[in-house]
Amino acid sequence: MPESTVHRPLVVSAVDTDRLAVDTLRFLAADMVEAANSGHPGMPMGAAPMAWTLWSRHLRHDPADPGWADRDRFVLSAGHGSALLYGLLHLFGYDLPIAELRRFRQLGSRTPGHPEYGETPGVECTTGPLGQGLAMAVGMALAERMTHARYPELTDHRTYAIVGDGCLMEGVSHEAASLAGQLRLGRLIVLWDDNAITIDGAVDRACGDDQLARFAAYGWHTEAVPDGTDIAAIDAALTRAKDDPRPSFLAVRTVIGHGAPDVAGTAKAHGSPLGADQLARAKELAGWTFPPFTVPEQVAATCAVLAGLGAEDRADWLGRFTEFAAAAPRRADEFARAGARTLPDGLADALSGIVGDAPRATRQSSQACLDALRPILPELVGGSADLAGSTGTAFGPVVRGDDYAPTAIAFGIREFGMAAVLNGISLHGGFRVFGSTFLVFADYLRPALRLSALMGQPVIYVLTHDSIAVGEDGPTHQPVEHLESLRVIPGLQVLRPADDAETALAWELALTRTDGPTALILSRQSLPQHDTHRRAPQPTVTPRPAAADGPGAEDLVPAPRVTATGKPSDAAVVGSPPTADDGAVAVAEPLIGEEHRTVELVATGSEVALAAAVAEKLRADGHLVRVVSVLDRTRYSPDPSACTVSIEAGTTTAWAGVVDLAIGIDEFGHSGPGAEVMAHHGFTVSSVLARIRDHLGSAR
Ligand SMILES: Cc1ncc(C[n+]2csc(CCOP(=O)(O)OP(=O)(O)O)c2C)c(N)n1
Repeated sequence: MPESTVHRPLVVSAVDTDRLAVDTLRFLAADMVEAANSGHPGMPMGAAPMAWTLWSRHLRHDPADPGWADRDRFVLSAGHGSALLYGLLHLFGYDLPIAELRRFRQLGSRTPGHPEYGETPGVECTTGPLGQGLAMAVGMALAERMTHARYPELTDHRTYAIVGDGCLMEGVSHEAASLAGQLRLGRLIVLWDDNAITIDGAVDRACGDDQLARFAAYGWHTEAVPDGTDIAAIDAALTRAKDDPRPSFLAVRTVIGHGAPDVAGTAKAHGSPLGADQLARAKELAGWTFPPFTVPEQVAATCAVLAGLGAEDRADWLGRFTEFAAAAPRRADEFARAGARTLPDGLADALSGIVGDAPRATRQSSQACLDALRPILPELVGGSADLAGSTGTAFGPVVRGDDYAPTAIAFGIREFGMAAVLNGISLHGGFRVFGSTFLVFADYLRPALRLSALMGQPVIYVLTHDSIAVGEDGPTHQPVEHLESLRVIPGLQVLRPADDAETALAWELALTRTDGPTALILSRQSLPQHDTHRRAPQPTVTPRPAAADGPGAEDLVPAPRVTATGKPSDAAVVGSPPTADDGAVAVAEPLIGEEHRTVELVATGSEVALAAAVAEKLRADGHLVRVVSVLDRTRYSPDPSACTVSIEAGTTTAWAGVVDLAIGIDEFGHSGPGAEVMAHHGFTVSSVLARIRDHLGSAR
């Protein structure tokens, strides 16, 4: 295997080419911002030399195949400097023509304001929310080591990130960098654009951290490069970093807006166009005589040669992969299958095998799912923010700095860091990932969850202790608004199962989804198993002729949205097992032939049992009652002919717009035994019944 630390020789008269290439990057960025009349020229102008040094001499990538599994990863954590990244991608021959650079920040361009994963070839992750890029880079570096432990023949790459002062001030950088140090992620190299300036002014107005000491304390190799224009010094520091077994942090001293005579070194260079005059003077000072958006031929030729070296690297790797596949076809298939995010056969059966008779908390049902998945889904990795036992996410031994073979990761008490690292692992590819904490602490990880959704990454969030029924820990630990606040995140699949069968289905839905995240919302308290979710044969409802003034039998059998399978032939089957086709499952059917208006009780998770008990009472009152367990609310639409009532131990805001009567909790909970707290907030059969009777009475 070739040594990945290979030092790229520069092919064309190095010193001149370096200077020219750096100026090309600087002025491409400044031209982009100028053309858009919006953007951030300062960071690219200051950081161009370190970016060029890295890309020209160290980064191993093939622009012809941005998805090559063994490429080095590059993350621009200071995402506002996107113009720098677009310049690099253009120079090295990614599918990003100069016309796209001219359309910087325009609607529909491949050069959005901040780098967006999936929009631009070569962009490894979406950055802009400061600090998260660094944390995702940690995830990528961890994924590299974990892949290497499984496929040493196929994996030997590095992860590089450029971070700014803002990234380092953000809390998530502390969480992720600390974890990286502990896990000895030696293939992670971070360059800090140390320009001492942020948007509002000098960094030292708010932060005086000794960053080198900080990273050294995390167990990183650290080094300062006092002159960020000194390519030889940056190059040497990178070479030493690659040789060090620890993750590396290089503090590269730069000047924001380098070369812009009046604004360099000031916050004015951060986030506004330089203006025609300032840009013209900067170009004049640099001796840059080309028209806007010019790439000098010497630079283009050098980049083409460098890209060719990357193509050779990839060809080498493909050769090794072919040999590997011949020698170990089954492992090669496994590698390819995991990379493609396809699932092995037998997954649904393994999951449905966890369904039992005994009551248990859905967090325990979920643990049973994970236990069932572990032997058949080797690419599934994940862990918890120190709540593996409580959240039902124990997953075997944990990875350590000297052993990356395990499938479990101890993230420590770092929810945000966990979620961002999971994004990084998922983006790296080759793994399916999950992470867990209490639902109430989803707020701590929300910014990374939002990025999972924005980037379309199938990260599975296991969020337990899902209501005030948590009990004694009190309102600090009792989610109220959280479930609804997750449902409003575009692209996030939110599933709240009611029992074993629905939990198994929820895991299946989460895993079959490859283009977005899922939140599994699970109970702390024990829940009954609903008979109607059994796989055993169930009696069928015999259709009756429609009554003249009442609902016909066809109205009473579950509509596809509430049937188990969604298949017309099964529509009348009461109690078919739920399947991945349908997230909303009928758990109890209406009585037939009554003259009252149908009452549709819609509940999720732990409240399905409560709804079923309330339904019994309402039936005794003579009502037709249907109970619908809504695993995924997006799949529920109310029966327009029924009186619909939602029962969910959380905020009613959204339910109120969906159903006729929304029963929930719109205040903080209380400390006390769970059942008592639930009762205090009206979650008993009698309280719910009284509210529904009241509603039905006044609605008459
Ligand atoms: C989480 C988050 N908070 C705030 C911002 C807004 N913001 C963008 S850049 C920036 C200042 C960053 O300073 P620095 O990293 O030093 O970048 P430089 O000024 O060197 O370009 C801020 C506050 C953001 N993008 N993300």
